[in-house]
Parts: sequence; structure tokens; C-alpha cells
Amino acid sequence: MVFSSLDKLFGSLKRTRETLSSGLKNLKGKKISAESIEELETVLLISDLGVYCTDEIINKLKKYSNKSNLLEMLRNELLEMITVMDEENSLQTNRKARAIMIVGVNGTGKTTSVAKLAAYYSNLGKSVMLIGADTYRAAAAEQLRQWSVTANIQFVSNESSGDPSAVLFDGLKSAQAKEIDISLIDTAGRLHTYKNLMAEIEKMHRVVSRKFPDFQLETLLTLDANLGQNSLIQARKFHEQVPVDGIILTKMDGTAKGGIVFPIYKELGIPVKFIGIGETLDDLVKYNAEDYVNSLLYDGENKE
Ligand SMILES: Nc1nc2c(ncn2[C@@H]2O[C@H](COP(=O)(O)OP(=O)(O)OP(=O)(O)O)[C@@H](O)[C@H]2O)c(=O)[nH]1
Ligand SMILES: [Mg+2]
Repeated sequence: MVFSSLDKLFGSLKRTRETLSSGLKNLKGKKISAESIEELETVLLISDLGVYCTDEIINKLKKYSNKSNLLEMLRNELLEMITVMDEENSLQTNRKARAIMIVGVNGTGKTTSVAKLAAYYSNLGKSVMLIGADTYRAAAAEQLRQWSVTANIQFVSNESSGDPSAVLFDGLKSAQAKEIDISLIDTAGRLHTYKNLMAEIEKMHRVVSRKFPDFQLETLLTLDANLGQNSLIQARKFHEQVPVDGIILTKMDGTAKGGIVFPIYKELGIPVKFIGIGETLDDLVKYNAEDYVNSLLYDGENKE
């Protein structure tokens, strides 16, 4: 059976939706009451919207206390909070070559996401190259090479090099010569508290912007959705080091913390761009605020 990406997103948000639904049941078609608002506040917090976003939504909803159809109002407030202009379409028509560097803490899903993105862009008809710039973990390049074979994508790396910036430089030279549309750069995992490793991504960023001004450089950060509120600290630290253009929220399958999308955007101003929902190449969904909010709120039962 072929599932649309909306079906997949809906499936991956099942647990978050179930967490929210107990509070939502009390709102359906109802006017707001002190009890229902308190219950909603609790479920928004459990779903990892965080104190700041939850307060903002609750305070707005309280103003509608004499109106009914509260669920629809909640939907509008949530949507307003995370609607981001979608630059992807303008970038896709832009003829400039793109270099997308994927950074993040160890094990958050960088290499898998690089492979998924390669398949995603390749399916859109783009020429894609994978650059394996994780020179720390012995098996890292091999892992990416295997993905490149599965996805039938060009791959460059240098297993004997210990310098990720040098691998990156060679990779982009090759991409330039081959007129590749999108180069996807896999980097080593690093804890946001390790100063030297963090400084290294800044260096890699500089290599691209100084030596390859023709490339449109984007940095995407992988965050494990299971971390919930703790992922905000990681995002903030990485964003202090290099400008993070977007988040890939991984492992959304299997977590009830789907509300984390809201504080990431509201508190850090970084949009979620993709959502990882499994371990295979097509388990990646392009983020869309409306689909996201609808998948969070509506199941067969509470759809109004
Ligand atoms: N369920 C699920 N698993 C995922 C997802 N993304 C990645 N994984 C799994 O998470 C594990 C780590 O993924 P990697 O892509 O190797 O993570 P990484 O960030 O490259 O790891 P390091 O290079 O060691 O820092 C693997 O077992 C992946 O299959 C996802 O969206 N959902
Ligand atoms: Mg990796």
C-alpha cells in the first residue's frame, strides 16, 4: 500500500495526539470553563509545548470564554504560532547550487537524515551528492556509502583524512565540477558542550562561505524528538555557533512529545523543515504547519 506523506505524518503523531485528546474531548463544541482550560493546560505541557507557549495559548483562549467551538480556536492559535514562510519552493527554482550541512549531537539521526534528504531531492529530479565529512567515527563513511548505494546517489569521502574541513573542501570541488544541484554534508556527532568540536563546525561553515561563495549554504540541525524540552538547549547552543537555518526533528515515530515544534520556533525562531518518522529512506516528511496542527488535533472522533 502506498501511503501519502500526510498519512505518514498523521501516523507518526499518533502518540502526541492521544496525549492531547483527553483534554480536547472536553473542548469539543464547548464554551471554555475553568476546569477545561486547566485540563488543556496540563495536556499542552505533557505534549512538550513548554511553559512559554502553553501560557501564551491559554491566555489567548481565556479571552474567548463566552464563545463556543474552542477546538477550532485552539487550532487557529497553534497554527498561527508555527506558520513559517516556506522558502523551499523559491530555493528550488533558484539556480544556485545548494550545500546543506547536517549537524547535531551524537546519534540524533544525522547520517540517516542525510540519506533520506538525498532520496527526497533526487525524487524531485535534482542531482545530489553525499559528502561524508564525519572523520571521527571509523564506520561513519561506510555507513553513508551504504546509504548512497541504496539510494543510488553519488558519494565522496576520504577515509584516510582526519580533517572534516578538507573532506568538505574536496567534496564541494567535486560537486562544483559535476554541476551537482544539492550537496548534502554529513558531519560527526558532537555534544553542544564540547568547545573544540563545536568550533570545528564553525570552521566548516567558514570554508563553504569563503571558498564556495557560489553555493547557497544551509545548516540543518537534527534533534531527537524524544528529548522534548531538553532539545531546546541543544538547538540554542548550536545556533550560537553557526546560524541554524532549520531543524530536522527525528524519531517522531514513537514519541508523545510532538508539541516541541512550537517552542523551537517560538522561542528560538528556528523553523522545523523536515520530520523523521522511521529508519528507512522514505521515512521523511516535509514539514507543513497546517498538516502538522491538523494531525495533532483531529482524529476520526474529534474532527468537527
Ligand atoms: N525510529 C527512528 N529511528 C531513527 C530515525 N532517524 C534515525 N534513526 C535511527 O537512529 C540511529 C542513529 O542514527 P544515525 O543516522 O546513525 O545518527 P547520527 O546522528 O548520524 O549518529 P552519529 O554519527 O553517531 O552521531 C539509527 O539506528 C537510525 O536508524 C527516525 O526518524 N526514526
Ligand atoms: Mg552519523
